[in-house]
Formats: sequence, structure tokens, C-alpha cells
Amino acid sequence: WRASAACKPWQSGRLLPVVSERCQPPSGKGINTTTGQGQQVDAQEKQVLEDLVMPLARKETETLFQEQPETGNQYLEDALLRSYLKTHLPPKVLEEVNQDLERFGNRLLTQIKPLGWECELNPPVFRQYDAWGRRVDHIVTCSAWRRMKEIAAEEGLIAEAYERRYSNWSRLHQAVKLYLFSSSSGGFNCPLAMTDGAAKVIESLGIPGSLKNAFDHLTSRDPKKFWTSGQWMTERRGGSDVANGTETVARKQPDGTYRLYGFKWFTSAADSDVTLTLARVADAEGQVKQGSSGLSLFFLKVRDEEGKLNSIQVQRLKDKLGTRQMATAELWLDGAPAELISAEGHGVASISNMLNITRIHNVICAVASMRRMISLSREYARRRVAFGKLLKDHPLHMQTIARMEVQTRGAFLLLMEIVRLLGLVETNMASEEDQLLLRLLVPVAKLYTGKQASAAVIEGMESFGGQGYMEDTGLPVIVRDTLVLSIWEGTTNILSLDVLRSLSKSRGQVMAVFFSSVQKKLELALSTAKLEPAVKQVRDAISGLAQFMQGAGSRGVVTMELAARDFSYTLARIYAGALLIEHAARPDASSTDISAAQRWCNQELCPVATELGNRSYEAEEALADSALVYEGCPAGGSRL
Ligand code: UCC
Repeated sequence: WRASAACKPWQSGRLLPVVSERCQPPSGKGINTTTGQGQQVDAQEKQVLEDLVMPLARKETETLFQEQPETGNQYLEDALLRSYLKTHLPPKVLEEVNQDLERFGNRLLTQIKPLGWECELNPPVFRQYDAWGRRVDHIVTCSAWRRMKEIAAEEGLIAEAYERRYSNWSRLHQAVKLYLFSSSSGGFNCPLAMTDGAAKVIESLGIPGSLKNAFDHLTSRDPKKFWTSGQWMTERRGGSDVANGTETVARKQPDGTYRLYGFKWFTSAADSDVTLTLARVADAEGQVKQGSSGLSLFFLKVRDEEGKLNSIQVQRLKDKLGTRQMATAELWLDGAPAELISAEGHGVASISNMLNITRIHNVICAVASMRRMISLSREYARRRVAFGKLLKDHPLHMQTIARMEVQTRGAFLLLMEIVRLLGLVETNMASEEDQLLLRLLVPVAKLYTGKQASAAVIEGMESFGGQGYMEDTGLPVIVRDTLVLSIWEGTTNILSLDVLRSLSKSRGQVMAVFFSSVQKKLELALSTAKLEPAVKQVRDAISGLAQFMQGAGSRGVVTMELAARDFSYTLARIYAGALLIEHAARPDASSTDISAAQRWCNQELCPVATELGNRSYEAEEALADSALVYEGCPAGGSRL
């Protein structure tokens, strides 16, 4: 684009638009070449026109191109992950795990990431009939998706947790691999979550003979042998109130097996090999028991030996906002053969073993999404110039990403804490306190990181300006796939109620463990002067929480329910604050560790005390909530 040529007066007497260095080349359409004027255009003018229309436009476009952010080996670039492993793993385990993760980081970059993108571009397709009108209900997945399954086996993404070659650290090793895998997995993290959950249920049943083969397949490293599992819990009445929403009936067969009849409204990874699902066992009269105590847990194979669906019909694939790489389907069970694997009527408690694992996977995905977005944002900020300098040199831009970073660090340490505890439980090394803490922290972390991740990826998308909104950058995919994390596996409110369930089930003992665990972490920081303000903030939050707890017993159900979300957020913020402080109190901690801990603790750590002070949990406030929501709506108003 030669500004001088383009901006000179037009020989015919017309002036081109006043052109500065930034002038836009006029498009062909915008240039006036009507008869009469056109006839006067001589060869030189034609040349100028040609220059204007094509080559100049192209050159100008070239200068508009922005550099694509390129990230390297995720493991090597994740400073917090590496320092966490260095701090916690025994040296020999660290050496081996470190090698494995560095190798895996390279594989992710060179092989897995492109496959993940292929999965995004080739979502599953449902073919209900073949060319000759026969019903086939075929869910067609792409080759990249099928390759992901092989890679998951090769990398031991499930096996690692069950082989326990690193004893209690195996679970952490597996979780870290899944964390690295998640953002490149093209949605394959979902079937892996459920596969892990199914393996966990079977293991917790003592791997009965009838399920030994399935367990071996689910935990296999052999791609030809590896199976994935589904988790079919949601029926047409919804997925939260499982106890009242499950209509599927199980009829006992003479050989002791069952056949299931019902409609599963939301079944993710419907191409899985096996599944766990809930149903109500019918008695001799065909009657079933309603409610939670009528539910039992079943194992079933999705296909028969010939690969045909096992008395299951696919109604349709779900049209989802995100996670489109993965087939989620509505399924009719029309006498599907199944095996009862829980005590009759203990289905919910039994499937909870699966739920707690898939909820941990949810946390893994949430932290991975945040980390991925920050990696891309910070990389872009090193390349993108605006207002005369790189984005990384704009303090406000850096402040925004730094806030995301602090959130991600807190979430990451929560995740590590959970998988550390799970590893102890699974190797019989956990104290009773560890077990209680794990039970409490799983729903806390799931609900909190799901929300954090949604906020962080939207913020991250914005850090790319308009480019962040462009489909083919891949950034909207991260956003869409992250938004589901606060919804599936229990919404924020359902998980908040689960936090209360863990309190009542342990008769409040879990809170004593929570307080003492936080105190112990704070004590580690007593000799680090720079952490004093952070420690004080956590201590203040703890006393606010303790005050709230003192009155909790005398509060009614409505009050506790109203407080459940703020209470859970309080637990998440206090516990993550304590973890960040603990990490920053290490002898070899960096200044960024200290600043992350301090910044985390600068946020409101005890919202439940604040809202209690605002009287937000009084019964009349619930009525006010309802009035606010339904103002102007004649049929509104709630019954409490
Ligand atoms: O199906 C879905 C789609 C699959 C998509 C999978 C994607 C995975 C991706 C992961 C990341 C990539 S999603 C399904 C979403 N639905 C849920 O998550 C369920 C949400 N609802 C709940 O969690 C409810 O609160 C229920 C179902 C647990 C409530 O059931 P009940 O029966 O009304 O509750 P109860 O009576 O309180 O609990 C029954 C028993 C009790 O034990 P017992 O009988 O020994 O007293 C509870 O203590 O279950 C026990 N229990 C638990 N135990 C309940 N929850 C838990 C728990 N979390 N841990 C341990």
C-alpha cells in the first residue's frame, strides 16, 4: 500500500478519499467507474486502479494479521504444577513421574492436540436407519475420537489410578495426567470420568467375580481391550432429583439377571461399552417402590457380542451448547439385560462412589480450562501490539490476567488436595479425618471451581478482543465446553446441599476436621513474616465461620438451605487460602507464591458471615426473594 500514489489527486479531477497512513483501500464496489468517466481513464489510471483494488487490499490485510498464540509443552510451562510435585512427591516417584509427564506433554502437543481439534470438527452423527430402511441406531464417531480411546489406554489414564505402582501417589499422578490431557482431549475427558467412576464403584464392591472382566477392561492399558463406561442417571423428569425422577423399572429374570425398561433422557458418551444406571426393581406383582429407597444400581453392557445395541434404542442425539465432540443421547431401554450390583434400595449411596469420582474429574476439567485459557492469553499478550506496545506491557491487561492466575492457583491446589486425600483413602493410609475432609471437599471444590472456570474462560476470551469471539480460533470451544462444568454432575445449588448432607451425615464432625486442617496449614506459615496479613485474614474468616456454625444447630431447614451456597463458597475460599499459604510457606517458595496467597486472601473469605449479618437467611428474606423474582407475574410466589 503506497499511500503517496493512492492519495494523490485523481487525474479526472475527482479526489480519492483523503487518505492517511491508515486509510482503508477502497473496495472495487466503492470505486466509481461509471460510463463517461471510465472512458477517460488512461492506461496509467487503469494501473492505479488495479493497484488499488487487489494488491493494495491484500497488502493491507496482511498487516492486519495477528500472530497466533502458540503454547509449548504444557507440563514444562506449568510452574505451579511442577513446584507442587517437587514439594509433595517422594524423590524416586518424582523422578519417574516427572519423566512421564514431560514425555506426555510432548505427545499432547504433537499428537493429541490435533486429534482433539479433529474431534471438534467432526462431531458424532446419528444414523437411525440403513440404506434399506432397517433400524440400526448407529452413532458414528470420527477416527480421531476412536484414536483418543486408544491413547487413553496407552497412557494409562484410568489404569494408573488402579495399578497403584506409586502407592498413594498414583491417584495424584493419574489426576495430573488427566489435567494435562483435558484441554486437548476433544471431549474424551468425559467418558474417562465415567469410566473412572465405574471402575471405582466396582472396586468398592470388592471386584465381585461377575464384574472382574469388566473391571479389567475398564482399567486396561491395552487399546484393544480398553472399555469406557457411561453413567445414565438423568431421566425425563430431570437429573438432580434422582430419587423422584427415576422411572426405569428392573424386572427380574429366571436366571437372576434383570431386564431394564425405561427412558434415559441424557446419557453422555453414548458410544461407551458399558454403563452404570439406576432402576426400581419390580416385585412379583410388578409394583415398584418410589423414592430413594426404591432405587438400585445396575451394570449393563451397551452392545451384544455382535456389536448390536442390547435391547436399547437411540431416540436422538442431544443438541448441546458445548461438548459437541461427544455423543450424548436419549435412550430407550427396552428390556436391556443388566446385573444388579448394589443392595436393593441402596442405588443412590452406591452410585455416589461414581459421582464423587466424576465430580473430581469435573474439578480437573475446570482447572485445566482455566490453565489453558491463561496459557493462551499470556502467550498472546507477548505478541499482540495495541496502542503502540505489546499487551503484556499494559498494566491493566496484566492485572486482569494476574487475577485469573490467582483464581487458578487456588483452584489447582484444591484439586491437588482432593486427589492427595483420595490417594490416601484408596491405599488405606487415610485417617478418619482425611476421609471426612475428602467427603466435604469434593462437592465444595466441584461447585466452586465450576463457577470459577466459567468466569475465567469468559475473561480469558475477552483478553483476545474480537478474535476471542471467532469460532475458528478455538477459543469459543473452550468457553462452551467449560460452561457445562457448573451444570453437570450436580449444579451449584445441588452440590451446596450435598455439602450440608456431609455435615449432617457426620453430625458436624466434618467441620471440626475442616477447622483443624486449616489451622495446621496456617501454623506452617508462622515464621514467614510476609504471609502474616494473609494468615490473619484466614483466621478472621475462620472466626466468622465458627460464629455462623455456633448458631447453625438452632436454625431451621430453610435458613440452612438459604445459607448453603454462601457457606460452601466460604469453605472453598478459606481452604484454598490455607493451601496457598501452605504452598507459599515452603522454604523454596517464590515471591509469586507469596503474592498469590496474599491476593487470594484479600477477597471476601467468609461471605456466609457477611450475609448472616445482612439477615439474608431469615425466612422472611426467602419470601422477599420470591417477591422480587415474581413481581409482575400473576402466578408467581413460592410456598416455603
Ligand atoms: O447423568 C448425568 C450426565 C452424565 C454426564 C457425565 C459427564 C461427566 C463429566 C465429568 C467431567 C468431565 S449427570 C447426573 C447429574 N446428577 C447428579 O449428579 C445427581 C445430583 N443429585 C444429587 O446429588 C442428589 O443430591 C442425590 C441424587 C444424591 C439425592 O438423592 P437422595 O436419595 O434424595 O439423597 P439421600 O437420601 O440424602 O442420600 C441417599 C444415600 C445416603 O446414604 P445412606 O443411605 O447410607 O444414608 C447418602 O449419604 O446416598 C448417600 N449419598 C452420598 N454418599 C448421597 N450423596 C452422596 C455423596 N456425594 N457421597 C457419598
